[in-house]
Amino acid sequence: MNLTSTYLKKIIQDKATELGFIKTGFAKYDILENESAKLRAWLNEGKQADMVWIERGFDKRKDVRIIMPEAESIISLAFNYYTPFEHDESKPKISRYAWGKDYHKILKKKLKELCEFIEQISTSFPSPLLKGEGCILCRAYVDDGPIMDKAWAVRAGIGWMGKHTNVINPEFGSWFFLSEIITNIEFDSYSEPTEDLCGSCSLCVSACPTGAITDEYVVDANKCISYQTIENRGEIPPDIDLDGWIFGCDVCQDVCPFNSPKHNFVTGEEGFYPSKVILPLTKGESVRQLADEGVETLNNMTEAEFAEIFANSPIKRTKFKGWKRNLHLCN
Ligand code: B12
Ligand code: SF4
Ligand code: SF4
Repeated sequence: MNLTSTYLKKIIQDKATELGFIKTGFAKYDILENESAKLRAWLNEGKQADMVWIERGFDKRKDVRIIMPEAESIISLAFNYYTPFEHDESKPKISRYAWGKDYHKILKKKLKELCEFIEQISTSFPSPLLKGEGCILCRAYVDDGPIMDKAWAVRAGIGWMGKHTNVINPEFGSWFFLSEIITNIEFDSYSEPTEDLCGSCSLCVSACPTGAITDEYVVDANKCISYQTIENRGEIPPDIDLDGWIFGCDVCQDVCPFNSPKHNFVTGEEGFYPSKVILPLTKGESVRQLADEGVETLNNMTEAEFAEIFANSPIKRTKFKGWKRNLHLCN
């Protein structure tokens, strides 16, 4: 066994843990043949709705060497965003990933630090781990490039893809973001995939309010409330009932046994806690008195207030027009 590689993986993992990532896995570079064939079928069936950018980046999604020709390994990382609050069903609902600050910003900073750490130690781990001469190269992504985050997470043993198509870890459930570092380091061994533990369960499929999980492991974005409230720039089809959701949807993950209280543990990242304007939409005695005021604020925001209040939030993605449309449909 190459101890140098094993030790390098360990110190990368330790640094990632220090930065707050709950799970780190290592996948060997490969062309994503199986996953991209399924992606192709999904696109051919029009399940991407208006997200034309998925089709545009198809070749890169299939082969990360188009992005980084030196790629030898993909380090996949999971970051918990669970906070100890629940949706108040009597209020408009926002998916928990968007309660706090924008995860792209928070995680990109951490990934930059991790990349710098890995690059710095390149002098201690010379050429045997690298193809050809040169230094360690790292490129980080967190849902901001044409990379199949879930496919790499599955290959790197972060978890399995559940029937709702989110990646689930047997210990941590699925309330985590995925990110990855593409690198030219060639490790001597890689993580083992995690067993699919969905078994005969199909709670997510039957709980989805719009029937968007059209088959086990397949989500049709056209029917998904998350797509409709976040990505759709036009009218929401009249047959889609948003079921009180004004940004994203958590139903398929809320019902999953792997997200039961026993699995849910609280994130150490304060930035993911509900912001002041969102807190009143969650349950809890301490926020009760703020509740009506909070809903008023949401309903009556001007465009300038929307831009200011959600400047650092994922919610700005729906734009003011989408925000008003969603609120209107849920009131
Ligand atoms: C496009 C997109 C969406 C779309 C499409 C959803 C989807 N299922 O792909 C919409 C807007 C609907 C969406 C919604 C959400 N998203 Co989103 N989304 C993405 C994005 C940008 C690309 C995903 C993609 O490539 N989809 C295309 C389809 C083809 O991919 P797929 O479902 O993964 O396809 C696989 C399976 O269908 C499977 N498959 C197909 N057929 C079959 C048949 C069998 C038998 C089997 C076993 C498998 C199988 O193989 C395919 C290839 O691996 C990623 C970020 C990224 N860059 O990867 C985030 C990402 C997937 N989203 C994320 C999140 C958090 C969400 C939401 C939970 C947000 C919310 N609360 O509203 C919801 C969840 C909805 C859901 N049930 O999936 C996280 C998921 C984290 C995790 N733990 O897995 C990601 C990874 C972002 C991130 N970096 O953290 N999202
Ligand atoms: S996010 Fe909501 S609408 Fe989309 S698949 Fe899950 S439960 Fe269905
Ligand atoms: S609810 Fe059941 S079927 Fe759906 S992802 Fe969770 S374990 Fe799998």
